[in-house]
Amino acid sequence: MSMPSRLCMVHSKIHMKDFWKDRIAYQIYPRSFQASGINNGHGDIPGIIFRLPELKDLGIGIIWLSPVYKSPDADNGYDISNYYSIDSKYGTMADMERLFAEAAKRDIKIIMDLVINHTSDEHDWFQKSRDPSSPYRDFYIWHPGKTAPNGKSMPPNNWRGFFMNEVWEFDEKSGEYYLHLFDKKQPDLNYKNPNVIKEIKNILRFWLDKGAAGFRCDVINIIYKTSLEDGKKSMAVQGIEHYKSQEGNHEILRELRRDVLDKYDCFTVGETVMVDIDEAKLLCDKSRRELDMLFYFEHLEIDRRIARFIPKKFRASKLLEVLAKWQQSLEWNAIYLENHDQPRIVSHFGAGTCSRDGRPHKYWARSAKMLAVLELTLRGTPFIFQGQEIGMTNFDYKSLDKVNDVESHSLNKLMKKMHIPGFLRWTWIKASSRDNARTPMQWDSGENSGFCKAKPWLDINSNYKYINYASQKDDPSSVLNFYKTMIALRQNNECLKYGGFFPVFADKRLMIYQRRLGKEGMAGAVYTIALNFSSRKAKIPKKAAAVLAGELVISNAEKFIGKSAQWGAALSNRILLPWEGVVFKN
Ligand code: TEU
Repeated sequence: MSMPSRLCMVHSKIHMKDFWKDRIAYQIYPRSFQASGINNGHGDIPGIIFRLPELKDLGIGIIWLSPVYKSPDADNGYDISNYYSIDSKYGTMADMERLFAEAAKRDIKIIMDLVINHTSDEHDWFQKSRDPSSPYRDFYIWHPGKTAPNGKSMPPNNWRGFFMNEVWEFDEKSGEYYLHLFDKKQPDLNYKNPNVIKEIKNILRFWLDKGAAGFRCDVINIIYKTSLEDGKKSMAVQGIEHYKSQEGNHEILRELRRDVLDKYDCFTVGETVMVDIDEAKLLCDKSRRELDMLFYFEHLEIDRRIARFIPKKFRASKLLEVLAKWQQSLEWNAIYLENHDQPRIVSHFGAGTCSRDGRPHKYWARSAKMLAVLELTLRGTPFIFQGQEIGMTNFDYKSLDKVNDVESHSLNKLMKKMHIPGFLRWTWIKASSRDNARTPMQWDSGENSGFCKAKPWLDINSNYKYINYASQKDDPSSVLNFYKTMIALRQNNECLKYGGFFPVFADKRLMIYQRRLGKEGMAGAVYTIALNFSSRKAKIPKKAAAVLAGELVISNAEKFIGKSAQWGAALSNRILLPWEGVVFKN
């Protein structure tokens, strides 16, 4: 890395020890990444090792590995039955140790997925806790039911879960209910029990000693239930006010940090559901020593009503407003547009539709690249989800029987109860299903897209013939090579890495913002980014166009690649092409 000027020196000194601020992260959903034949039709750890060269070539410095632990897969691994073991469908502990070693050889760090709000109901702890006299009883949240006027037993309170589900399951064996905010096979742990926290510390130490560089912490702001009182009536997750970002939760995060994490060179990124700015500031404030960064959801729900199932109109101005709020409120952000729970961003915010035979939209590639410009010019650590770098789109399934995700089926059940007609249910599920992100990786146009030899666990998107890694690898104008170019640009640019974020202008489809490094009035660097989120040309208002001056650094509009002068000329009439994204050095 080049010697930064004095001004950046201060900045860099601050960041130098936080390795994660200087790297690009990549999320792997092992089930759908690469099969090596251990378990036909299913991705595995040797498959990940096989593809490390591709990740190194892309410029990745951190891998977030979604769960590979022993699990009955009620929620695809987010229901763990043994934290100290690798599920045989992914391989062995020896394979996992080899992955750590092979990644380290390429200076790629690996963070594990820490799923500790709940375990699987097949975890030994839960099996034992079903016996009221067991010392494990208090590892979970058991409660006697209420008696209804008709004498029938009722759940202890009126909470509703994240899968639009009931949250209390009656257990015949112990005559009481246990709490599960997700699926009933995912009972919540009781964080008022110090023995539970002791066990979590052992798990952290085990994986850090194995070579993990930190953790992505699953729903880490809902682990402490202050009370089990009824919740205020709500269409979304009813009762959340009694367990979201509670004081007890903050104390536990500080304890885990003090007693374990601070003894290792590692970092944590928390998935924090329904978190707001004030909570996030407390969770990420460096002096409080809780989380290093967190994933919030607000930017991906700007075109959704009531959580994320019912669509509403997309407005670039709303997206800029939300991004600016988070970019300017937190010292450091975790940046993402996709993950294993979200629809593909080129289908969500871009031109990601495909024709019947799978042929992508004429602006598919350019819009995928524009979204790369967005993600890689925001302040924070970027997380790229597998397949995002080649512009993979939402699935092309025709019916719900093709969908595997527990949340989509739970949503369908609820909407049926609400008498929502089938076509509408399918329309909403198709747009929001988590399986949109989970279709097998499209490595080439051969058998099963090069993902596996046998029938894949989830159908491959039929557009893999057009959208795949192999066809993009050596194509200079491909989405893949544009991601490589943007990553290289960012990694060699202190301003795009550490500069402040400043919104400039936005309307329903146009967004302009700046990144600035260095103090006001002092020599520093300024970059301006302009993005068009529509298939129509966008006119930039005079007052906003003033900032689009200086040297063109990059444009995703094919014909302008490497030809800044002509672009300058084009800008003279203040026009951004459909789905165009540009970066200017002022
Ligand atoms: O997701 C938490 C979560 O809230 C998601 O279910 C979310 O509501 C939705 O899917 C995205 O808006 C985490 C994991 O990422 C998810 O895969 C698990 O299903 C869930 O926790 C339970 O572990």
